Amino acid sequence: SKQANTTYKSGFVSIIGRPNVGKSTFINHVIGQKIAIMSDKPQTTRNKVQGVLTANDSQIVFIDTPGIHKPKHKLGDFMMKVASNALQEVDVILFMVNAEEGFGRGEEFIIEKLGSYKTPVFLVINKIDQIHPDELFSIIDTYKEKYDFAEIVPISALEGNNIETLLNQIKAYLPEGPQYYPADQITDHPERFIISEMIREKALHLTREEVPHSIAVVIDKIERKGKAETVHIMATIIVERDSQKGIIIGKRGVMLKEIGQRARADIENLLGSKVFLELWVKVQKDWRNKASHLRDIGFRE
Ligand code: GDP
Ligand code: K
Ligand code: MG
Repeated sequence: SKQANTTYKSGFVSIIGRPNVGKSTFINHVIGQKIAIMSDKPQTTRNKVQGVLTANDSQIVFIDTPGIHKPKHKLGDFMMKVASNALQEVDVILFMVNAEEGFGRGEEFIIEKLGSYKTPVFLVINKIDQIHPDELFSIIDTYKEKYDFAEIVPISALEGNNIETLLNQIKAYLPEGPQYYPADQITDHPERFIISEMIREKALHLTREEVPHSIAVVIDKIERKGKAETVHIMATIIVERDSQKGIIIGKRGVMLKEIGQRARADIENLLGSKVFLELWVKVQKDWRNKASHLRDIGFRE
């Protein structure tokens, strides 16, 4: 597992833009190279992880936010709010536009909305394979006038041009953070989130007010061997201070053992099989702010 003193960078990235600008093509290109995709079954949550790009020194979690568009009805209004919340919590927003198309009302609307976020926004000009290089300058000029983009990156998602550059620029904007997902195994486990909540609940309940609600539980591994066999779960409880770590572990590990036993009973009920639960505790300052908010609005761990 990771050492606490190495600088690991991680964060969340949202891609926004009008339909057909190439958002899915971009994700697929990156996935095709090196990231594992989450299953594509219908989502009950409004924000989902589209893919996770894991490297030795960093992890980029691409999340899908509901489209930003002019709301046509109340639900649209509500979705806009959800999207806005999500966009304020991500580390980088990629605003993707189509190089073949001029600046239109759709882009204007999105830029208006972006004005209220502090999150750095990259302008990603896609489909540059379709234009003459000279045209790029006027596109960049047009957009530069409209918004103060953190970076402007022309790419071709279809042909793969300049995507490495874009990924490196994203990394440069990521804060220090944990590896949210294991590098090897990424599936959209519906029970993953529930299990983490069960562990979190026990930890909060048993320690009462001594640890704040900002503690988080990350499921590192769920391994199921055969039908009737034991499910092996590894999870890390993340706290913000050493003192909290001490409380969670307890004298001679008594508290952690108790948390584990109670959580295991719930999880066995949930899964209908024997569970071997391995719990770890890690101090990670300040990381929860973003993640907990994303979870509150439906982001699934
Ligand atoms: P989304 O709606 O933003 O997710 O857009 P898609 O990824 O579905 O792409 C819409 C269309 O644009 C598809 O036919 C893609 O093949 C095409 N497309 C995406 N990226 C590029 C690109 O870089 N160059 C060209 N020529 N076509 C692209
Ligand atoms: K982060
Ligand atoms: Mg799409």
